[in-house]
Amino acid sequence: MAHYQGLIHRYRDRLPVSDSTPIVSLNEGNTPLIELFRLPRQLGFSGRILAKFEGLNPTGSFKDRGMTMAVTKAVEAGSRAIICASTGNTSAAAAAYAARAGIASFVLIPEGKIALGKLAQAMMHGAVVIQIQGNFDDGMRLVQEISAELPIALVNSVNPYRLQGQKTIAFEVIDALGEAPDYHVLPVGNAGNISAHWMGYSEAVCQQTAACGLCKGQCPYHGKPMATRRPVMLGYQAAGSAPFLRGGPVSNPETVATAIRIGNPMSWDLAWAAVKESGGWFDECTDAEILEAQKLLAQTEGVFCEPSSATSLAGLIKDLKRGKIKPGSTIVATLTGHGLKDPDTAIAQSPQPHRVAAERPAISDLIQRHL
Ligand code: AN7
Repeated sequence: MAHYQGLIHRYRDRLPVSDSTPIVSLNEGNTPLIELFRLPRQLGFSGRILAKFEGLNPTGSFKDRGMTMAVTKAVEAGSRAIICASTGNTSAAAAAYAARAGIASFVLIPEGKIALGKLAQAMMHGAVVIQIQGNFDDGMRLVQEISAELPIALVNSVNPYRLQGQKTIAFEVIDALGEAPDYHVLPVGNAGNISAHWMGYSEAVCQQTAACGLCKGQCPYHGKPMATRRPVMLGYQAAGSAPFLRGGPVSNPETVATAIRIGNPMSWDLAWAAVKESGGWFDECTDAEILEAQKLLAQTEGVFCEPSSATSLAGLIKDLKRGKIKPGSTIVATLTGHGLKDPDTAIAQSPQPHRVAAERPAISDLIQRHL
């Protein structure tokens, strides 16, 4: 098998690149689709639940899929600097891909409200880190204004290349399963990702005409894995930050899942279209439900995702319990970011480590009490 070189190489026939496009990549994508075994049994669910673990991208979140495309196109267009507002993961990815491209990056983050690992990444990759005394939505407005005025490429998901890169997750799921799942569940913040998932699934199905032979082998998709249908899309938000449930922007979003602490999502219409066209819905989860799902996944399946990502599972668990999901169906849950991004939240909700003398009897006593 050829050395995997990232999603633009892999899906270049479905992305807006040409042979002369200078690809900026950290070999992102190709993330594992991990079948969960204990959870479906525990929940009494007869179908399959698979986790698409985006935390295993190079900077630890799905943002790398969009960032490889956005930075590639920015460099192709001659940009020497990029800018974004971020709840953390976008800033980490922007900083890393800018470093890879040898250009400058500027990131606006809400002061005190981004997880430690993400801040470390942005700083370590050499971004100019600008902490604003405001939230993500304030930052988003500012970077739109600033990028209109200065020669800096905006790499938030209002940049269409971001969604182009992110749509490849759907191709990977179809490649792995040989078909689209029945349901695809994911957390929703700025709403770019649910929109990109739907775009990917929609393109994979539209091209079904190729599989039908209408293209007579001329279409670049010919003979590649295709889906015959699209999944039902379920988007889950944190209750304190749920504009899609409230029917409009939320002015002071608040949640422990800081990645999705967003009150005024940019991809509002696209996300609604994804949910409506697919026959899906939005729902909300409390912070307690989110943290419980994060822990459950870590302790029953060995998969450590960040709180925002666990919103996928928290919402799914509720919908399974309410009987809203068809028995026997195949569900894919996107786990958008790695648990290591936010060590503070993980440690705060776990029992403290045992403190014992460095002596064998004390340690074996302790072990025997736990056996
Ligand atoms: C782990 O980094 O918006 O609905 O600025 O980091 O596409 O916004 C992060 C979003 C879910 C929500 N899970 O995705 C940012 C940022 C994680 C995230 C989302 C984010 P969108």
